[in-house]
Amino acid sequence: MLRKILIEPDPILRKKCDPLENVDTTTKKLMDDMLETMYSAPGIGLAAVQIGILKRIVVIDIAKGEEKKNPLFLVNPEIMHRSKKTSVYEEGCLSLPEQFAEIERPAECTLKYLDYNGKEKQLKADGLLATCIQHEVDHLNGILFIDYLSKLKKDMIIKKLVKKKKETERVIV
Ligand code: GNR
Ligand code: NI
Repeated sequence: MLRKILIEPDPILRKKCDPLENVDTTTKKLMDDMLETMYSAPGIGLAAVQIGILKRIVVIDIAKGEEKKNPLFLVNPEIMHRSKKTSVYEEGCLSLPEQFAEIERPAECTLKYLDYNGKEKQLKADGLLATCIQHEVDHLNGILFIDYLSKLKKDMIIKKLVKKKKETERVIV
């Protein structure tokens, strides 16, 4: 089932998400919906809070168009280590449609999480995957990539999004 993605500014996107005790069938169904919603957007990652669910759940797939799908399900992801070396990527966010900015983050990170079957796993990531993981874990703590920009740039993006929201309201009414 496709879910609706929340757009900034929305107070829900600023809430801290709760860990899960285990991965049950309801969680699996939710992860299936998140993956479907992410592919359809399209995006390379989605946190549960982006569809209004305040749980520490993330789905990621950084495979490009032609490549075979390679979904990653992360429950209670915890970043154990961040490299000193950083890298810069142009980031986008499904909750900040059509807004992009270069963000500097640790180039590598090591992650602990529960997989789709509730099994404990570890992962060492670099490149786009490391950036995406950090972007998603930020969502679970109520952080968006615009929080790393100057107040001027951040306010400009929020202003644009408020304007777009008002325009869609007008279309619906
Ligand atoms: O689709 C997405 N692309 C992206 C590009 C660079 C860094 C992070 C991302 S994640 C984003 C989808 C999203 O909003 N995930 O929360
Ligand atoms: Ni995002």
